[in-house]
Amino acid sequence: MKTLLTGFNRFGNGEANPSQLVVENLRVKSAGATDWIAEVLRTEFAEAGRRIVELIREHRPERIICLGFNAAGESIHLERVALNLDDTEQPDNAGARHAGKRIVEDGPLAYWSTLPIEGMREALLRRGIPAAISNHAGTYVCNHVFYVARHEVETLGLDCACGFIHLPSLERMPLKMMMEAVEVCAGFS
Ligand code: PCA
Repeated sequence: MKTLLTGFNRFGNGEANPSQLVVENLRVKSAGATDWIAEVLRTEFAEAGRRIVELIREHRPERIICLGFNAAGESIHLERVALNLDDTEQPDNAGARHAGKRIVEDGPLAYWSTLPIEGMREALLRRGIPAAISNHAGTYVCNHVFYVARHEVETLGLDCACGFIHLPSLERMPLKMMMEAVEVCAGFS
């Protein structure tokens, strides 16, 4: 299954972003595989939104798994909903700060994840990997990319499962376990 996997680079206090490390490591592991597209996005509203659209149009994936880092998370968070809202005190890496702003002016208020998140959670827990469903992905750059990706899939009418997974900090979960988690999710359909 042609899968697009994305992560984000460092942001905020500059702590390593586990989603970047997971994507870079999986890119090395899947080198040569033509059905995997793995890319680290910049943590910038405009650039990340532009790039995810470009990737979807170019590759027309059958599955999109976007990854991000949630420092406050205690487990793998399988996100349920993307909101049509950017709202943050924290500037992105380009210095942009969005307050109460719709992502797509005439877009729906929210999109549901179309990844099989319940099944993914069960599969993760069976492996002993802490995981939970989260009801929304925040209102910063991760939610932005999740929403833009879902909107693009709808707009193009692609038959493509698309969703978002937040990873906890490396202090809470070793990178190896996070990689296993992403592989379990990617292998689950
Ligand atoms: N986490 C941020 C943006 C980039 C990332 O990895 C978020 O949760 O919005």
